Amino acid sequence: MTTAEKLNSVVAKEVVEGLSKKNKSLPSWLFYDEEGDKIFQQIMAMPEYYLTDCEYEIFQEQKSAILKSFSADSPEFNLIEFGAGDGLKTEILLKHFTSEEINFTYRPVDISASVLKQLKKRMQKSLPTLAIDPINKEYFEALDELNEDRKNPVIVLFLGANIGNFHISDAELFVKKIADNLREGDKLMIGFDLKKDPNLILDAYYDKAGITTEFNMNLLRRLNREFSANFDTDTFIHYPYYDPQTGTAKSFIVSKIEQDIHFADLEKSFHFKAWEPIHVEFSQKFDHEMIENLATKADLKVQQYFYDSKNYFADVLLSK
Ligand code: AVJ
Repeated sequence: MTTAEKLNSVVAKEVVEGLSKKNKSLPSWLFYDEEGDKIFQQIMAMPEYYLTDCEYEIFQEQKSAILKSFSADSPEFNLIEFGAGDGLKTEILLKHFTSEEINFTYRPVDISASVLKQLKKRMQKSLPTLAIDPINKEYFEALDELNEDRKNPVIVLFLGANIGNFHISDAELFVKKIADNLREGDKLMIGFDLKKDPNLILDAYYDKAGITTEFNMNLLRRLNREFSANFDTDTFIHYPYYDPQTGTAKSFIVSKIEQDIHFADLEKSFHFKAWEPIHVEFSQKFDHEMIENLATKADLKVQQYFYDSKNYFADVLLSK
């Protein structure tokens, strides 16, 4: 790629924009390159990261009730999943639906073709009879699929607290956009991490083994790899915090020293003052009022809450 081509690439655009601002920021989807995907799988397996276990338990314990709700209006439906990741949790539901001989197609959405390819390969191995038809598109473009001529209702899945990565106003926009594309009988299930003991929440983003720190530092290393930048991760620290008043967990990468970071491929440099932060992630925690508010703003009805046994997490079914 020439310099101009790289500058034009989406990542380059986001990076230049984010690092040029007075309050530096980078979008959290930048975490997830091949290396980041691997570290995120380690995060999901750590004892502090309760979110994965909670949603796993919800699906394991309540798969029959979930299926009952999904098929309340129509015995046949299609599933569209945004942000499927490795699909391990969703697989519990898919397995159950398959064994109950439900006629459905599973359509995971991702902008990464390689992620989808891997997911499809894995699913075909573990669930050979599953009809899987990936959608290799960006989230908003994928919503067009909902407008197609179709006879069966669609159930949109947005699980794993992924919604928490949006700023609340963007979450409202996203849910509204989905809702506007739903028809009567369609449903939307969203995974929300709930407000709880702030110490537990902070621990989930600040693990003792330093895996989350590695996850954050990989973002800098990714920029070194992709743009020949010269971030020295020893000169940065990872700083997460949780504000129990707003329910927002934020993650920062902070420069310990004054320095210029040069992106050779982009022919650009960015100045960091000592202790200047880059905001890299939101992980919003919700309460019932916030969930109801999100639904109301999108003109959706809250149909059912599915909780884990500790009430840490909720998968919420919404309908038109
Ligand atoms: C994938 C967005 C649900 O915010 O909890 C985990 C990502 N970041 N640890 C979250 C994440 C640091 C995660 N989500």
